[in-house]
Amino acid sequence: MTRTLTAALLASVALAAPAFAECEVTLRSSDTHPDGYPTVEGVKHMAERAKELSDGRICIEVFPSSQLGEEKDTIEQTQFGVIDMVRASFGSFNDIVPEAQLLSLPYLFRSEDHLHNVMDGPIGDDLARAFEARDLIAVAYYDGGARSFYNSQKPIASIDDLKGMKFRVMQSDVFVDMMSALGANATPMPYGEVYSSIQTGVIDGAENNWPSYDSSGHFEVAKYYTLDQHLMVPELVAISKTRWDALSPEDQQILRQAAEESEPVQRKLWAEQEKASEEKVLAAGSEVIRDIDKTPFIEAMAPVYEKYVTKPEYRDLVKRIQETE
Ligand code: BDP
Repeated sequence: MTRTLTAALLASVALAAPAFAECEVTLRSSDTHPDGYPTVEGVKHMAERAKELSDGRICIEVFPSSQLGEEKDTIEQTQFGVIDMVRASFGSFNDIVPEAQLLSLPYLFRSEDHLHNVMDGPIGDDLARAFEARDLIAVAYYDGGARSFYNSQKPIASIDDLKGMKFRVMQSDVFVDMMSALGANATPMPYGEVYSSIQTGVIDGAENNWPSYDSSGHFEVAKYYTLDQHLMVPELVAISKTRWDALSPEDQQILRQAAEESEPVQRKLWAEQEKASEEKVLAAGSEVIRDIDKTPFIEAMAPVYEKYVTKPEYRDLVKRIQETE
């Protein structure tokens, strides 16, 4: 009786063993956003496909909500192979991949279609080479929509309204210079510190897309959202090169295919989330300023372009982006 019970117990333990037991390759992937956010769900889709295509051998474990650290730290750890994968905004790579920094130029992309055409074509391949030179294998480009200003103080309808105000920006000089060009003050800080900094009045506001404004809860402390759409920064999924080089060509191919298949899935989820987040924050009482004359904002960015589009190869890249349909 005891033996039968033990055998039955062992069998059920074997059945209930976690799927990861079969994993030969396990990649830990970091994201600052919570479960359900389109970037997190994109990488989860990649994980599912990698598992299917490898008959269960390749597993990707997604760690959402900055569990593995703030974005810049997780990027560094991915470069050194401490973390295997990271999903982060291009803007967070600016200090280590100068070519990527050009994609953080305000008003560079005219529309989501324009951005897709750039990222899905030869420029996207060139950028992937630039990342690889810094020990990061770029496997997918995701959508991050358009970023706009929000604040706790007042509705902003023009550059004049921004003057003297203090906004959090991502930790990179190009964003600090963007704010100076608008006559406002920039406070670079990690994403995770923004909510309390607005709440305590350390800063007046920040800037981001609809889904981040919503999921971070920033709308609760900064109700004025001005749709000036100054930045469209793509999102990147990258694998550590150290880790990548240790994989078989077959497994690399599987990961590439899984990542590529996750792109349209993420983009669809993105479009849906943008709408859902807009509805949610409006219902919660956000005041959205939509009728903005963007021309003065665009014109004010000339010094930023002058400062960053310096070398001939940078001028060439920016020109190719602008000339893409
Ligand atoms: C979000 C990006 C995320 C950035 C964040 C930020 O998806 O990768 O960390 O903005 O502003 O839109 O830091």
